[in-house]
Amino acid sequence: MISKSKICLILTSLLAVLAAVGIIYSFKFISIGTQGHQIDKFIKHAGYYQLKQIESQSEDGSFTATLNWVKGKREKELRSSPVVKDLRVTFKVDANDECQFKITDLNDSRFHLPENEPYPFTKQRYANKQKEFNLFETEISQVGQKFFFELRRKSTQEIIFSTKDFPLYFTDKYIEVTTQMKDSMIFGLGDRRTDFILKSGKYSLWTRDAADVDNGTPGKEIYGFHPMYLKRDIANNQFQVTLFRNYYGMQVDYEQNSHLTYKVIGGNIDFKFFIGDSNPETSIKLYHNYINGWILHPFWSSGFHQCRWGYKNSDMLMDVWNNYNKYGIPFDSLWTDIDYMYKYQDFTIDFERFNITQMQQIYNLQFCKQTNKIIIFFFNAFIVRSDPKGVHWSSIVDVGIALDSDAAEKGLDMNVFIQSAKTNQSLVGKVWPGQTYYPDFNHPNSTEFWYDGLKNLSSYGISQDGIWIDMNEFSNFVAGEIVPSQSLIEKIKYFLAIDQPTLPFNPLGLERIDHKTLSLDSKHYSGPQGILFNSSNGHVPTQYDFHNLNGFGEGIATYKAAQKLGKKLTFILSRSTAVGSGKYVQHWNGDGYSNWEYMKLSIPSIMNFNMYGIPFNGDDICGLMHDATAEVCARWQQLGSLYPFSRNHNNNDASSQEPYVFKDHPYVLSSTIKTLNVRYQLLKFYYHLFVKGNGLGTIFRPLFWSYPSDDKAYVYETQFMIGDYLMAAPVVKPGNVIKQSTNSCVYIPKGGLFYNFYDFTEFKEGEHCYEVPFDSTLPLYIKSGKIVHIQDKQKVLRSRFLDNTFTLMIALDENNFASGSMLTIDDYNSDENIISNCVDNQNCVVDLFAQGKLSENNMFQINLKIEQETEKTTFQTILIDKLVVIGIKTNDKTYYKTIDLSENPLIINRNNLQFDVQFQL
Ligand code: MIG
Repeated sequence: MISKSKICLILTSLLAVLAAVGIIYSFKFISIGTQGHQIDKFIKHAGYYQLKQIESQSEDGSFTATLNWVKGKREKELRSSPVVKDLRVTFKVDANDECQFKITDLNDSRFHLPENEPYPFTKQRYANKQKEFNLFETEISQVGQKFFFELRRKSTQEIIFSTKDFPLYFTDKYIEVTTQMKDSMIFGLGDRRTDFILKSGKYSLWTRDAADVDNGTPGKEIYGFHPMYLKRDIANNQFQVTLFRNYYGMQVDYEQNSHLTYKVIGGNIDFKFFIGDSNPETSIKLYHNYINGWILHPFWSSGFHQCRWGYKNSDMLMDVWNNYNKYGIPFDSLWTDIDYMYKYQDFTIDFERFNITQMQQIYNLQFCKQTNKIIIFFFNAFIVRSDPKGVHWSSIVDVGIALDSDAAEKGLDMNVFIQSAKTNQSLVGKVWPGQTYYPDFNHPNSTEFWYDGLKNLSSYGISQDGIWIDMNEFSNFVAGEIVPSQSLIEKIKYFLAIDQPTLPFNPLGLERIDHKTLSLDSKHYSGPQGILFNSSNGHVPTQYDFHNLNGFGEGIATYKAAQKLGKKLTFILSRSTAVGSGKYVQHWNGDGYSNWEYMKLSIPSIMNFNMYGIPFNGDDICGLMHDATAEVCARWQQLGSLYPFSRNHNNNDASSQEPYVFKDHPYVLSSTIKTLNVRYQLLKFYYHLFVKGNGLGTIFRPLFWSYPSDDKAYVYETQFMIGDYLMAAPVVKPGNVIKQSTNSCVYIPKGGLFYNFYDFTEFKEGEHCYEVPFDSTLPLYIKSGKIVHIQDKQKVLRSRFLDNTFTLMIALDENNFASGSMLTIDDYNSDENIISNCVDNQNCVVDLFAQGKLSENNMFQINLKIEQETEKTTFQTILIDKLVVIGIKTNDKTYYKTIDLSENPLIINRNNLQFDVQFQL
């Protein structure tokens, strides 16, 4: 029995603890509040910059000038962040459609990243720049007056950027700059789950491990760092891209049709502008060129993938694989999450759970006897492509290195970990394996260290075909770091955030900035061999400087390692990315919930990453967290069947969601198979768009991309285009369970004409609503005037069995004309073949033109012309054995016609570039 007095004691102590926690909490907010308050007070009384002197002006319109600070009447010194009193402005014309506007301290002595690889830099595009050909013009204030800068599009006089009438602050750790935003809409501004057209709000940019939806509340940004936006001037229907070339944490306050303010905690003011035209793709391509373009993924990775956190042993993997085979679901890759590792330690495998004997029986494989290394053959069985059912193995690597692991020992020897400023030893955080170190990807040894780890993994005989890099924001389960032998006082001090770096402004609002990440004062390598930054002037980069580059740096190291391991086209799936990551990695959208909202928001996220130059990306199909219902999962499979990267992935504690597990709802399985068959029919077409893009441009786009002048097209945010060819109108809302169907609509923009991809019925402009059964494929339409090549004659379960024969879907426009393009290589499975014929300066793309003509007696003739894109276009033979001609218009009727050419296929090669096909209507 517990006595009354004991209960009383317990209760009193409990109350005391609660009170203490309360006080601590309020302290915490006060302390953050005070910091912000200091800036607010400063701003209230602050002075302004005046234009002191124009230093130089050149013929192309470039100039430099100096500014000086005029102190405000009641302005007080900002102790934590002194005003930088003298500044230099540089405006540089880089091309007639590209320019840069910078404000630095006079000697440009503040830390910033260089303008060369791997960072964005200006490519030489025009040798002769003359002011009169510039698409833009600038205006600045008079000498002696309050400084402003304005950039306008010459042809329309619309304002691209203007600081006129807005304040400008440049202090040591707080910079604020505002531009006007009248009569416009913007897209982009970082990695966040939100609508595609950005609403007014306060948006943080800071890489975070979180699954939030962002409605414009600070601290809701997710994994990546992309401070760029695409802007549409509504009245003139002109598009333009602005990159804020600053890698520090920031908050962007956006007021629709009014202004946009950057509040940033370091660096310089550095804007790069890309002046496009009425086609959004124009400025996006310039942007991609500036950020060094994106890399091509291997063909197999465009197939379907099955993953989950919780494939705990080889039995489970085997089971999934068997089920996929049994039900005939097409897929190309099976994934393992952190489960496969020994104690969640990187570069290890838990041989006990991933048992081999059983695999042996199934495969009856020969064993090459290496000591203890027999598991090799289990995975090899999966990845042996001579087995027609074999798939690719992709698996996760986390960034944190477990303290008591072999890798840690090696890393300490090589001195590659981020250093704590508190202990002057490798910083210790905590992730899945327990306490961990974090590689400093600026350290010259880090490349070798990372390669070594990945090599170790492949020395077990396992070659990861896909490398999945997670937790790379960097994520940490404790805020900042674990300080060994922390005393209670230290812990409280820590909780009070006293040892946070002095932040005059917190871009995350109320959320602690080192929440779930490393201490910002922790140190990176400093010296001339830095990989991310070679510091010759003694600047020691800290997490404060590098936080948003963490995933970027790991991506580069992983890419280099993969290449060194012999991979040709690499597939590296990275959660955290920054400007320019697309040159090294691919991406998925990270964690979300298995519900309609997250399903819907996956679409703008994928569009964003197309803008950010990582077009091969996708969302977890059926959602990661919580249990997916049958209906959500079926609709998500349908939608996801046309994600660029298509993978079903699930959380460790959610119920299974492989397409075959919904036994009470067989439509999940049947619709998944149907819709994935469509993906595989289109696989080579989809892939060809990436090859043709050759590192530039978007693939998965909003509807308005093809119809930018139709204001209504902007409203339909869940309809998406694949290139300028196909348009999908996925069902992303619940339907009628009794009818097993959903009423759903598609909007066809003004001047648009589409044909249903499956039955070729015509869809004219306007909104069309119809029933979409749960058991169906993704509603899909082909744009009139386009040729899409598909492979609809054989069902394949693996991408590598797609052959070389194609059906041309020719959707004629009102002039009986259509165009498209395709690749002229016959082997997509060989990376070498693709690289040597298609990538960089090679070309393997031909353009297709079809002209139809109606002659007497209802005879119709298609003239098909093939044109090489360059003189040295590669030609391996490809075959066309079927035409589907859609939209044939005679006086009375619109026809479609299928022409089977299997007896006598069109053989396309260098000498065979024109064909006439006649048929009776
Ligand atoms: O703290 O590896 O986004 O896809 O399944 C969670 C386990 C760590 C987060 C990834 C998710 C993955 C999970 N990881």
